[in-house]
Amino acid sequence: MLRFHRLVTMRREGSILAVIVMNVVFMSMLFTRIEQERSLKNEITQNKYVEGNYLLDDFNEASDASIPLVDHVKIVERNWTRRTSPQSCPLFPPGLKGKLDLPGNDSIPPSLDNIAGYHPDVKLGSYKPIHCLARYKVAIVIPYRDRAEHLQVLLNHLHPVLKRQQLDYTIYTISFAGNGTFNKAKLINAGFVEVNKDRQYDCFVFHDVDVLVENDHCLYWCSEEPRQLSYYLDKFDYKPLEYKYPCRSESAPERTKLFGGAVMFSQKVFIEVNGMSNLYWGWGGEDDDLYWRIWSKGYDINNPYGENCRFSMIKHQREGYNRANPGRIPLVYHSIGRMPYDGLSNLRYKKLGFQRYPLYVNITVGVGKQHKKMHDFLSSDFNSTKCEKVKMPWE
Ligand code: BGN
Repeated sequence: MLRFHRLVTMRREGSILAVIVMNVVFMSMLFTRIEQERSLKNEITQNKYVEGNYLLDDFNEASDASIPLVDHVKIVERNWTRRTSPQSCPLFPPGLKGKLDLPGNDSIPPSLDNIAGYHPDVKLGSYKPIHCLARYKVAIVIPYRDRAEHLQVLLNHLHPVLKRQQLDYTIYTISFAGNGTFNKAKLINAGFVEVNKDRQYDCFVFHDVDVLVENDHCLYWCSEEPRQLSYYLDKFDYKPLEYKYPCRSESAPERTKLFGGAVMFSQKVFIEVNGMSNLYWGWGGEDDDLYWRIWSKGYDINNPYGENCRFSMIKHQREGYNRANPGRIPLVYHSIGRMPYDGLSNLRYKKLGFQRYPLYVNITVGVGKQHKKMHDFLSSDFNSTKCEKVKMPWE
């Protein structure tokens, strides 16, 4: 009896000991993980490149901007049950029209008041279907400056499409303050952070103000993987554009695919690639940079809706203040290596305005201007430069 009792006690002690050991192991794993994350964060924010100052923009105009703003983005565990609940909207939205009428080149779009009058169910830039549960919450994020007429055309065209696609969506314009050189990618980063503060979305469509979808079977729906919606553009005779990069490092994709116009990201993947680079001032290259980022993380751009995703570009001339960026080739060359510390992680901007209008929400941001050292470095002519000579100042 005594023996039996001792045996039971030993067993009990043994299992208590096992539980303690397991707890200790678990806690130490947890602490190691927390420590790893903390040091990674430090490494990114206190990165030598940032200290070297080349990757920061000149911020006299927006001196209260803080670093890093990505900390304010609430990471949302996606709850995809809306897609499968009995109340979910149908998998094939019933009211789609197919091929759409596009406005003629010289046609004058209806005024914003008139457009708002056609869509009383769009409230302060947002809409959701009332008889079923929208499968996706989508933020349409439009980098913007001074294109009032294009915006009218786009809003008039896009609201009916998104409504028929039974989405729960909001259209945002992210306005670039001032008339300095444009920086579309940084505007998109700032827009992403601000939109995340406004509401939680399943995905984000970064949408140029001047591209129009030609068929509403091209669904603005979300997926985990990034997607290019404007896969076929009239400007390129509806041929998917791919090009060999003039300067390609070993680790880069052999062919660069066009990744501009209208592209879709889940929050997870946009954060995973650290958003877009903040360093592209002027026209070109920032979309190639983003394509290299997603390619390096093992994603490719998919196109589930095939030729339905034809897009048409509203004709216009490139504005004087958006001249081609002479430094875009060396910047893209270094895209993948720079990804961990150039993007959302070191983004600085100043929010200057937030207005909700009937058809869209406008967020105005000051993104500063290009750092002088970087400007001088990138202004030299790289077109004739051999790849191996393309070294950035911090190398
Ligand atoms: C590419 C641009 C892209 C632009 C497409 C389509 C560059 C970098 C040097 C190759 N890339 O050539 O930014 O979206 O054309 O216009 O200029």
